[in-house]
Amino acid sequence: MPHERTRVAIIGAGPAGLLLSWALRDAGIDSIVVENRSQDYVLARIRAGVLEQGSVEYLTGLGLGDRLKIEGMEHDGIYLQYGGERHRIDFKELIGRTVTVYGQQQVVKDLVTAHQGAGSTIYYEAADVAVHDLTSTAPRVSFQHAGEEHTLAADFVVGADGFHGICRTAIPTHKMTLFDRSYPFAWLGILAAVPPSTDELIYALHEDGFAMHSMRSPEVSRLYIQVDPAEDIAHWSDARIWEALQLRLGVPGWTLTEGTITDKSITPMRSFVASTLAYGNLFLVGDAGHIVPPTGAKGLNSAISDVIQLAEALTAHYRNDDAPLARYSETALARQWRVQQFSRWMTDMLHRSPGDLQSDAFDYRSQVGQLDYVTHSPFAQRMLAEQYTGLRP
Ligand code: RFL
Ligand code: PHB
Repeated sequence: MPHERTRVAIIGAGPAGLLLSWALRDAGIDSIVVENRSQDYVLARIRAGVLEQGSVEYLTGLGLGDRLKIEGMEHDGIYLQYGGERHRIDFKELIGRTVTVYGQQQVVKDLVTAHQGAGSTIYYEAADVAVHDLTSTAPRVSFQHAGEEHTLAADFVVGADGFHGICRTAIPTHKMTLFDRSYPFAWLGILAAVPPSTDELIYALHEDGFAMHSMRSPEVSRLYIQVDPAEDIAHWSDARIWEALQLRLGVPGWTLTEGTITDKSITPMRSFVASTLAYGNLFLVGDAGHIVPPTGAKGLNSAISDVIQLAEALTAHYRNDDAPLARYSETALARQWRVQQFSRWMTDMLHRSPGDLQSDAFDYRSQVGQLDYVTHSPFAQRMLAEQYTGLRP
């Protein structure tokens, strides 16, 4: 029965867990990562696509920017579309900041490669992962790996195990309140082997519902349409998806080029925040502690922001300053609630809510009024630009 010791035991090898381990390594603090899926599975997951400027700077500062610099697509703005017209919001001109389109899958690949090169200890395919003695000074993690029972002793345990992980649920319910909001719609997302038909991301409100055109590379497009959360993907043939995209994204004089669909999935929408990200010597980062609907492109960036703060706080702890660690939950949540507000605002502005016909018609016209304001007021544009490109921690 292998017994190991490390300073920080990290549960989950998603972007949050892998990045925290890498940042701690940079600060001379050893950690071990325990993941229940295989490395191939972790590398194959397609999710977010937009990095805030601060996220790019942080990754680059940790030596993770080589491929990002070459393959990441820096975008100066986005398009907002409604009433059959497309309007550009120029972040660079408005506030001098940009975002970079670089798939989460690529961020994870860069992290896996870096850890491999450094010989980091990452247990993939760990089963029965459990955390123990979290309020003591000697917390532990137990798991099965390759047929053996493992115990990992640590100073701290970090839950980077996503929304469905085990760390948040290890916090007693009377110590934590969960804040939740669900939405009456979901996103059907596709990857298509076709060059993007747009230079920047398009977010569109259409009478039939939201649609979006994003990308992954000069050869690969990523597109989304709003669908009912109960929708069965089997009912969406490739032809039906393209038809909906053509209708919702179409504007005069512009062509959406279709291509082979290589992946399609439906993602439900949820806003969720745990009232605390700390319990004894357990700390939560990323989706383990909070979820946003993807409309503001904030899920991955929030995970990175948590990691920045927790890595700094743990580094301070090992230099005999415990104040940042004591403040971690409060500081990360203060930022998170601003991100929640922005994500909800973008989502509500751009999606159609199924309701009774009269209020629905009112809501739609009011959404158009809001988009009209946002796309014409320099103040509203700056507000969007500042939040989309990233609030500082
Ligand atoms: P992750 O990426 O979910 O990683 C958590 C890791 O923990 C592992 N795990 C466990 N390991 C050990 N023991 C256990 N008991 C475990 N339980 C789970 C998991 O296998 C996984 O490897 O969380 P992290 O690192 O916090 O990163 C957060 C981001 O992944 C997330 O915020 C975004 O991807 C959210 N998100 C999107 N965000 C966007 O901004 N734009 C998008 O288009 C977008 N699409 C998505 C998404 C999230 C999705 N999920 C979670 C359902 C699409 C999907 C499908
Ligand atoms: C994506 O490219 O997957 C993407 C981009 C922006 C969003 C959400 C998803 O707001």
